[in-house]
Amino acid sequence: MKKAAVIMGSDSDLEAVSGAIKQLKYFGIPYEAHIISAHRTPYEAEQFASGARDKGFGVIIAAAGKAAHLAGVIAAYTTLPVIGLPIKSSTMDGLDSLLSIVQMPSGVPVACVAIGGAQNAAILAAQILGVSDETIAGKLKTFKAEMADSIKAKDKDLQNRTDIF
Ligand code: RP5
Repeated sequence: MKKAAVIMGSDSDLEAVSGAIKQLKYFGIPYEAHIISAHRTPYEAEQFASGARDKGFGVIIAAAGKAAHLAGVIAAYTTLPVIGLPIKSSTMDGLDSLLSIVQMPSGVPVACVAIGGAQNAAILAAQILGVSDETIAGKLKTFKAEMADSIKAKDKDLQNRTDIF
């Protein structure tokens, strides 16, 4: 099974990224997590990205805040799919990170989830790996069915709320 990489720009991103790691674990996807900064350790960013495919990775989640160039720089050095995760780590509430990630120039795409959307980053990573991995695809199917069941249960509870209706 291909591995997922979870790269974050700083140890201060760890808490916001933990939801992605938890979700990857839930799907049983092997992963590595690293702190690599596009600005503070650019050489390591290049080395990681350019070697990622040969090391068995199939997808890379890149989480960063402020001027969040990590996903873009990683994408510049690999043909693996890169998912940007904007972190709310500045006075601009993560909008700066979001725009830094999504506004990539033509030729170097980066997928992007919501600000703080760690769980979705992992689900999207699973969906990418699930294209060629039936085990992951099966777990995604179960996950979505359980999610639908929980919403239906909540709707049922709502219909029984005599305090509202
Ligand atoms: C970004 O700057 C990191 O991804 C982090 O979100 C933000 C702040 O980093 P620290 O100054 O807390 O290390 O590069």
